[in-house]
Amino acid sequence: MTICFIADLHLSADRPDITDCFLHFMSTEATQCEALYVLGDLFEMWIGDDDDNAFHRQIKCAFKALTDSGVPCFFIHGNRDFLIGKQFSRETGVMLLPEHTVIDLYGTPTLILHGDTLCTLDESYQRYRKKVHNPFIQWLFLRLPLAWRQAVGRKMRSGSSSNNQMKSYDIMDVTPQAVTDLMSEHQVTHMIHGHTHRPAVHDLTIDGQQATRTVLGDWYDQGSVLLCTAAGCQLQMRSFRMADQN
Ligand code: OKV
Ligand code: MN
Repeated sequence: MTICFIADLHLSADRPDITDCFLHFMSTEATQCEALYVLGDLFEMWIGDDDDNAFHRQIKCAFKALTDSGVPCFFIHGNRDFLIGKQFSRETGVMLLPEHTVIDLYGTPTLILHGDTLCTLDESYQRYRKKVHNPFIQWLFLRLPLAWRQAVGRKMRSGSSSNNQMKSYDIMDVTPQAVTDLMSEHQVTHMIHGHTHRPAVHDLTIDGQQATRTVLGDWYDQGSVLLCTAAGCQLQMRSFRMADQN
């Protein structure tokens, strides 16, 4: 049996190619998995579970079908969909996990996370993150009418895309020290995350022990999945064209 990890799909109604590939994945190989872990940024944006539309219903239905079929699904918030909440969880059967979670991956304690908390050199992002993760600020935001939240979201996204072009490539990656500190704190020799869109398997040393950091890829030009069995983990790509064949 296989445990599957995905992240950074950035699903939106504007990218039917990504959506088709994801829905194809959910109705085929995901049904064969022992569990599915989504490590954040499933959606390009999320302004509240009450933002119900045909696009969101389509994605929620795919999770409901998978969890109903007996495949446990877990979700960790990304920096874009951190407002996914209990209503989404109830509607889909997807279980929400804390931002840093240790799982037993076939005998290896493994820390799973989105990865944005590792980008500690991006101080302006970390300041912004602290604000929008504040429960009181979230409570206030979620009380705004949906149309206002949509307008705020649009404004913030257009501001952020101009801001990010000014940041260097390096501060957008994880800080090596943040990785080793977090792995040491949680006493793990394996970490799996996304967010940086730099799929790779990194070898490192944690407290004198050989360790691994697996980085999931994004779903911008193709799908990216991490398949783990008792024999080990494999990063794989999924062509967007495959989903067309149905
Ligand atoms: C998601 C990002 C927009 C990055 C706003 C409180 C506040 C939540 C929110 C609004 C925006 C998510 C929820 C979106 C991610 C952006 C721009 C940059 C770097 C508040 C709580 F502040 F208004 F009170 N938001 N949306 N960004 O459009 O999905 O990750 S979003
Ligand atoms: Mn991200």
